[in-house]
Amino acid sequence: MKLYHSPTSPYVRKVMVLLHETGQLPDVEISSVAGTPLSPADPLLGKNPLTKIPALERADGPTLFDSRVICAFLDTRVQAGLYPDGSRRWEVLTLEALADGILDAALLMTYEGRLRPEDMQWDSWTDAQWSKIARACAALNQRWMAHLSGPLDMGQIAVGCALGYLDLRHGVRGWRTGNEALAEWYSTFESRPSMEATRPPG
Ligand SMILES: N[C@@H](CCC(=O)N[C@@H](CS)C(=O)NCC(=O)O)C(=O)O
Repeated sequence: MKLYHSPTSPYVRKVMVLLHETGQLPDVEISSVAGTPLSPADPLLGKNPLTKIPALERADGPTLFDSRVICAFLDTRVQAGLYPDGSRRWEVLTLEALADGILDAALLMTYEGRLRPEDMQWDSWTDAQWSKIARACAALNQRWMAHLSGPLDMGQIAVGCALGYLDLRHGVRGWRTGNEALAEWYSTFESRPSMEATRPPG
């Protein structure tokens, strides 16, 4: 299998953490790509029409995207149980969706600041994206701490990668303020070997 990869992509990081945690790293060749909506990465054309990473090329089937599909596939491949059965499964999927929603809003903010010409940038729109992130962090802090403290699952990995991306690109916004329980959980979670091995370059 070949994983289209960038070390700063938090969606790719979800897949990489899963590969580390489930011992599948040797099964995957890493292929580095760099692209933005304005300059799509050539190697992705023909693999993922959306030209987004992660994408996972397989010998025995079509290329998989997006991160949630790839993570579910790799989890099933080795029966890792990061998407458990029963009622907890729906919690895990909802938690992963919440974390990915944080990432979607944070990436839009990043693109707005980096790709859009300065005189066309719209602060109210950027602040509205941050409001989504702030609400999501508050929800994690108020309602999800028991789940986050339970056995490792894909929801936790996604939240860890989302908070890591906030530190990487939007640290000045201070997501930890008012979210002390979440901050404490993250300080332990980010020291997992899988998280340390995938820490994005500063
Ligand atoms: N929902 C997708 C989002 C993937 C995504 O937006 N990846 C970014 C890199 S962090 C990308 O490839 N951007 C290029 C583009 O939007 O054209 C997933 O979970 O994989």
